[in-house]
Amino acid sequence: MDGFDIKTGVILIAATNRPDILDPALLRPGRFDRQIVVDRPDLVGRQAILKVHARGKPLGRDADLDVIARRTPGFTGADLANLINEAALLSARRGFKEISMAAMEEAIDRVIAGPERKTRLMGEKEKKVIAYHEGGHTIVGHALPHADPVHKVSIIPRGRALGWTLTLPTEDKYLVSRGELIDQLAMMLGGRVAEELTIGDFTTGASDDISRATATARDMVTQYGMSAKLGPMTFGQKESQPFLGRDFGHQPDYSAEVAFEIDREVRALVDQAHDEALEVLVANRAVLEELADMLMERETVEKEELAALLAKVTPRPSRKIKPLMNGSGNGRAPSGKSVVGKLRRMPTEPVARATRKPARDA
Ligand code: NHX
Ligand code: ZN
Repeated sequence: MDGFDIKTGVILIAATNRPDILDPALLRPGRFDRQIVVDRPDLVGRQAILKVHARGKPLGRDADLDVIARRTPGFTGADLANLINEAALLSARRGFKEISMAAMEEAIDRVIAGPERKTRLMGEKEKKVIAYHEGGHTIVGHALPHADPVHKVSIIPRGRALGWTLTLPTEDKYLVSRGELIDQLAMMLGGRVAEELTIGDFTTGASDDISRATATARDMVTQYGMSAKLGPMTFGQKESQPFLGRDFGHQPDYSAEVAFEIDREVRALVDQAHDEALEVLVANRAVLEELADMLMERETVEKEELAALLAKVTPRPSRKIKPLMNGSGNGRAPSGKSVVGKLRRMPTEPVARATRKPARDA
């Protein structure tokens, strides 16, 4: 640090997950003056990390670390180390001398969702509910153009879940669009909607899907500025809440009227996603039945085995999202034709193509 003897040749390195709440004095030149962002690894990073952890371990001939790297977007270095370790343990337990590709694939699922619990005895009736639920996620996800492709579906309990549908992005992604989030919402509710449709009732099982969908919808409105009514504003200090000892976060930075609007917009997003999932499943009811039967029989189905069945799903038309126009202008003379008022508010319906590019400052 400056102010002390600068000739000692000591370099001080520190790590934090919360650079945003450090005392700015710590970050001044001469102190901790360089910040190196260490993000989750991208594809190339994952390949390199896997190689490091596989060093000295007997990999089977079929083991392909590049495929594993492609299958693990979002994994941290620690997750990848854990993956190799789990794969080694699984192989040893099965009496193999080498780590096979199958062991690594199983290890991926273990890291994501926990170990399989094959011993849990499920009645046929509950098994069928689970099959419909997972079938619902899969079919809704497949029908929606912006949802990630389904990689694997299973009704074998794993970790806390009785069944699961694994989707994988086709590449590393750092941005998610509003259209993608809307499709993700419908997919998250696809399990619950399938229960409604097929058993004429529904279970407690969808609790996690529902809470994730609600959280996503709320983030869309309060963090990402994705509601036309509320506009591109932040409501609440989401990011800084969990670790703060200080009294931030308790007092909302918006009025009760705005709180009411937020709730209404969140509800509208969730309702819309629910209805879209319902429409998809009603239109593809026969495929849902077929997939549920397939799951009852095979319990876990992989992408390749799903292809023929999913080819029968009627896809939803792709959605065009128009600019969110809700301001009333800035008093400046319009630079072209005014577009305010010509664009309707709910931005999820198809847009009538504007003849002129909307002026940025209109
Ligand atoms: C229970 N579990 O709690 C039983 C054991 C609807 C077919 N009485 O949505 O397994 O009901 O698509 C992370 C991951 C709670 C946190 C999963 C918290 C699951 C999972 C509840 C499938 N798959 N629900 C799903 C499920 C349940 C739960 C979780 C979680 C079911 C569903 C759990
Ligand atoms: Zn679910």
